[in-house]
Amino acid sequence: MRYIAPKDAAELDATETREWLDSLDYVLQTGGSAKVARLLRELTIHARQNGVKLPFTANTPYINTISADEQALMPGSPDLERRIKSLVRWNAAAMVVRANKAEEGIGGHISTFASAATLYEVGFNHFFRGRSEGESANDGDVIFFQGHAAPGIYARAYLEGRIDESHLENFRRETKAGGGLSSYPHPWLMPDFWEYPTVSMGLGPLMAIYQARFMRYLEDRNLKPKSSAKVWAFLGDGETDEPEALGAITLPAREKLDNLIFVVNCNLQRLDGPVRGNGQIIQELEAAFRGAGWNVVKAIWGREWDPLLAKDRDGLLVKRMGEIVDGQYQKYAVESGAYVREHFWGADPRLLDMVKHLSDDQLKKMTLGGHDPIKVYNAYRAAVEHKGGPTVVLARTIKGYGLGEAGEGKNITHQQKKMNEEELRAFRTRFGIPISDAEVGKTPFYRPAEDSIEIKYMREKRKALGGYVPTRKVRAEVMKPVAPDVFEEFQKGTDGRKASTTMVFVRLLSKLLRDKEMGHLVVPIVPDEARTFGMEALFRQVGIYSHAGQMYEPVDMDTLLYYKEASDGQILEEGINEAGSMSSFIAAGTAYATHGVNTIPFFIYYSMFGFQRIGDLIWAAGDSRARGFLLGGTSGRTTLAGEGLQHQDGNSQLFALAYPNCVSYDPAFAYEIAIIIEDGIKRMYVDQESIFYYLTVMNEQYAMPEMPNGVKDGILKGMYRFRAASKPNAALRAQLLGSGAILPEVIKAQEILESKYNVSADVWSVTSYTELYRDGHASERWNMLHPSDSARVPYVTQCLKDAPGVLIAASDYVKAMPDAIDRWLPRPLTVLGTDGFGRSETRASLREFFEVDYRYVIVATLAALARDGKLDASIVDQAIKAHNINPEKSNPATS
Ligand SMILES: Cc1ncc(C[n+]2csc(CCOP(=O)(O)OP(=O)(O)O)c2C)c(N)n1
Ligand SMILES: [Mg+2]
Repeated sequence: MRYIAPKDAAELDATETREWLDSLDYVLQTGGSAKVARLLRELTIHARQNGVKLPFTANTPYINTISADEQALMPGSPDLERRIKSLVRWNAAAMVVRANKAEEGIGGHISTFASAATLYEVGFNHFFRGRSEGESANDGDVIFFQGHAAPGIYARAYLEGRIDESHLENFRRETKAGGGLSSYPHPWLMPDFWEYPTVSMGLGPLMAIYQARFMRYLEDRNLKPKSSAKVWAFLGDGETDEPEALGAITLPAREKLDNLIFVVNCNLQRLDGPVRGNGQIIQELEAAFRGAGWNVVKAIWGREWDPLLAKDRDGLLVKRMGEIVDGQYQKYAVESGAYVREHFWGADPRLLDMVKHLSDDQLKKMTLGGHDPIKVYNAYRAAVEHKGGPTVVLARTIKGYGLGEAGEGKNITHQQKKMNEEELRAFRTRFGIPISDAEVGKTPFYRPAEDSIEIKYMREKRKALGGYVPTRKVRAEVMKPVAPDVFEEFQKGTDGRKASTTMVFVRLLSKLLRDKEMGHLVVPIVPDEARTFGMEALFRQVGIYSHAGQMYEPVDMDTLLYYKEASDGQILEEGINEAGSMSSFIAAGTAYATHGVNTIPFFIYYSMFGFQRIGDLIWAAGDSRARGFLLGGTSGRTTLAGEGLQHQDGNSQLFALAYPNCVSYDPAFAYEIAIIIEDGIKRMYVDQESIFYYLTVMNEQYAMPEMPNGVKDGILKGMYRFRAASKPNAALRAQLLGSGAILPEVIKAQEILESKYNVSADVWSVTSYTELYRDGHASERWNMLHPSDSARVPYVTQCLKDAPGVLIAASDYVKAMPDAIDRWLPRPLTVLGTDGFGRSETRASLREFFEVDYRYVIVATLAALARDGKLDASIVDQAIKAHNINPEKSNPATS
């Protein structure tokens, strides 16, 4: 081999590189960028095939994705838009400052919106499509606003004349007469304004993904005309640390959701400090999103950087931009131009040379991409026009932009709520707000005259874009009640045949799906659990939704119940993803407002992975006024055999109690389920109540009895007498309350108590402790406030006040459930329940372990009678022995 001296080798390398680059340039000039891209792809494949290991990078350089020469001109008046933005900025800051003038400040955030003002204003003036007017009503965007930016959204609504000064004055004072403004986006509190809640970090982006997919579902199933509407999700860069924020980003790429746009406000800061002090959040997010298949548009630098980048032939500046970590960039934001010159540009004399014509002041004032309307406009335009997948705009900003000494770029800025007079004056001057020095200390709101060009401009822009956003409006028509015959068969019972409540529910669901009037509106949602619940017949009956249809031959094609995917499929099979399924539930459950379609979601899942795991999303569903049914399957701590500690749910009913508009039931029998679902559809879709339902269903099979007469009302109110004592005048009396799959245990206990112990007991089916509890407290509260009126009697008291004997309750949930009604009963309640960690065991052993089987109901009844002096304690002892109960067994609640 010929020896090549190092100097010659370097020269050779350089020549070789030059030749390759020249060839590439030639192809670029003659064939264009697509041809270059194809060639590079081919070269890469070829190199890989020949064993060349290429380093992986999902990143592009730390510069704007859209170069200056690719930019479109911005329509409209940049000058006016800047003035309007300044007014919005001022009023947003003023409302927070005013809310915190009093000694007892009530919080609010200035710095989030201050950093995001341009991101929103460009959207409002040029992109966000309203849904309130004319043809666009069907074609409007759904926007998830970053929660902490709410003051800016209110400030704009004020300028638009949608809310008035008193509203701004009552920001965070929601109980004030005339109405205040909620701290964050809450449709529950401002049902004509906010559409979706976002302030629990991470939920907004997740819900946005599933909203975008649900829009396609509605179109593919012909429930809504095809539209070019977009879903926008605005989020913070710190927020992307939430697993929910990035956890589902592969879905929209896979589903080619080009109706979805994320805008991440990359101010490099979160609450405590930098998001990635030692790294670059923008690059990290770019890699994650590109890796997931998104179109990524970075808007990092403002227009002042363009001429410098144009001069940067050898890539020195781009390299420098890419090597600074975020913590240092934040430092530049708070420092002087001289500091930036020395520390950023001073790294290389050639860099210094590039900016020698700029003063320190000019250096300091060079804007970032997210503060430059042209950059933001072009990024949004690229996002809106992008086909075949979702887009994320990564816009770099400064947190607390414009606040100067009051917090711009500082670590404390997130919490900044106050500004002193000097800071206010500086802010006013910087943004040119026409408020005098004398007035500025009072932080007055400022709105130009109705006929000013600013107000007119805003109004015109919004009119052209289809109306004001955000606006929440119920668009669907009231539904007709479902024909009663759908539910009737369930009232007859199963004639001794055994069935589980899950099987009953699935049968009812499949009947609803067949209903001519409303079947097409039912949206079954499952997180890879349909077979667990015996729902696989539905795969074939209505199909699994897939925009792409079915591009393969399913392995079970030759069976009756094959795995059928179809572009008009009805089931949302979300995979092992309760959070995503819940987001689908929210999209489908709010479509009556957002899309004017009365879709009825039925989300059935492993009950332990519901409230316990995704409780915050369920809370957001309540806030969103979502309607529909949640079904906690395989529920009941002792009813789900085998699975053990992580799976056995004895908690969800208790959690559900705390969700104010969640109506929850623990039904035992087929007819109870039918009555509850029939009434639920009526209340939600006919009477238009903003409630949603939670039903636990179980997998234990037993005969379903016929519905007794006159119990419908009681089923819905929470309890009814299922079976009366056969000897009402017996000396020993008891009232036995049972729920769900434990009710059959209670019925068995009733029989033995009567035959063996001469105790005559009534059996009550308690379908909802939550409903009884709420009614009890509502009555008590009313009585407290109306002492001179005749007292209201809680429903549970009405049921039991004259019922003789001891009171015993047993359920498959924690004892706190029956305890919740104790105060309204004539005598103390003995409670059996399933507090404690579950076990893998058989059903019978579990019920023994948790002390909820018929034997414990018997012993509890006898013990209560003994306590009341109605029988001798020795009889209880005998019963304990007779039923093989070990009185020294450990307490399941703590073992
Ligand atoms: C689930 C959740 N955890 C914590 C918070 C409290 N919190 C509110 S804002 C914030 C920081 C937000 O930072 P970032 O997302 O970067 O938004 P920015 O204000 O910087 O735009 C935190 C921790 C919250 N709202 N939700
Ligand atoms: Mg941030």
